[in-house]
Amino acid sequence: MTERNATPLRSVPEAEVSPEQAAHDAEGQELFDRIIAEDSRIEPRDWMPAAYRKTLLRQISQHAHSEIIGMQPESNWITRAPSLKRKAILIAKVQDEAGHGLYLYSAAETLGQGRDQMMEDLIAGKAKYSSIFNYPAVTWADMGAIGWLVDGAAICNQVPLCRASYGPYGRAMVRICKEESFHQRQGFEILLELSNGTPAQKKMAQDAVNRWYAPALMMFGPPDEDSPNSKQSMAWNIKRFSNDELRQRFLGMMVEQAKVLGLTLPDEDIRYNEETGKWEHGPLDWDEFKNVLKGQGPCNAQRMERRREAHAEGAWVREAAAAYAAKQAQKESAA
Ligand code: FAQ
Repeated sequence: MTERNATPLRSVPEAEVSPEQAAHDAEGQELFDRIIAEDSRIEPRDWMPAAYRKTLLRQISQHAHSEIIGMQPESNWITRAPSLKRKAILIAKVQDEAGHGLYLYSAAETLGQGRDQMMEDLIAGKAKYSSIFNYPAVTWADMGAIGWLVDGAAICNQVPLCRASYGPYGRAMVRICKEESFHQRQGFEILLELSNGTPAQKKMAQDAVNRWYAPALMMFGPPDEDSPNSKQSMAWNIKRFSNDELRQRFLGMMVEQAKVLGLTLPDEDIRYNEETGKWEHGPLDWDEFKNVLKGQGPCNAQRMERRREAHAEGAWVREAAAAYAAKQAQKESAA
């Protein structure tokens, strides 16, 4: 373990740098490099390169926004869940996603970005969130497919992030992954029940899997050769595996689970390549992915509109919380 200085070293914005600051930064960089090389953790008060801070903020805030926007496709089904039990489970799941968003905004705040600013960026349409949440959930079986495929992909991507080099992110991910595992199981169980139900129910389950399969594979991000951030993020031990490595690992898991479900993955080209020891899938429509990122997916406009409405409707809660905090602070300072 690398020993830290008692006084935290802080990176400063790139401006005019004095010789003292340059020496300080060189010392900070050396310590940072050592911590990364020994696969230890960077904490909020440690010196870190500006680009490392920026990358983390980009990824963590996008991730937080995804959790918050990701509540929408499923929350639309809470009032239409087929039983009280299913409704209770779905409410719990959607609440978990809100909690994930909050842990992640808190982790991002430790990097110096205010939550209000992050939310403003989302509402202004300046911030990204996961492509997957721009697809519609059209039947109850979509609750199964989202849990099984979307949460399944999220787990595959996020378990390695529990070891991310930035402490607050890695620790938030541990808790998130535990909950995502429950989410995936509940989705699997919905599909299993539908698959073993009437022919119409089985058809509905298969149809949902057919629609969510390719978007779920694309959640992992562009192919490695088109992923500008992966190399540096892996060198900094933020990402541990490339987008394609995780995608193929996910595919292998799904192939086995689909057999238990009695459903088919809509891809005739899936195969296990004995030579590389990797799973391969058929072609994915990366133009569709790019269009979704540009805001032209089937539900982008609807998701943003709903988020803006919810933000406006919640204004009184934020005002009340701020007024209460001010009152408490006044009481404390008077005491
Ligand atoms: N959607 O160079 P890379 C969940 C962007 S949470 C939108 O490969 P990177 C739980 C990327 O940001 C799901 N944009 O980027 C749940 C970059 O643009 P930028 C969210 C995407 O960062 C379940 C550009 O493309 N999970 O599902 C996507 O190294 C059910 C180039 O890409 C996370 O955020 C995409 N799919 O790798 C909730 C996990 N892919 O920023 C509710 C953490 C790529 O330069 C219900 N994030 N882009 O403008 C990550 O692991 C990474 O950020 C990746 C992208 C893998 C998403």
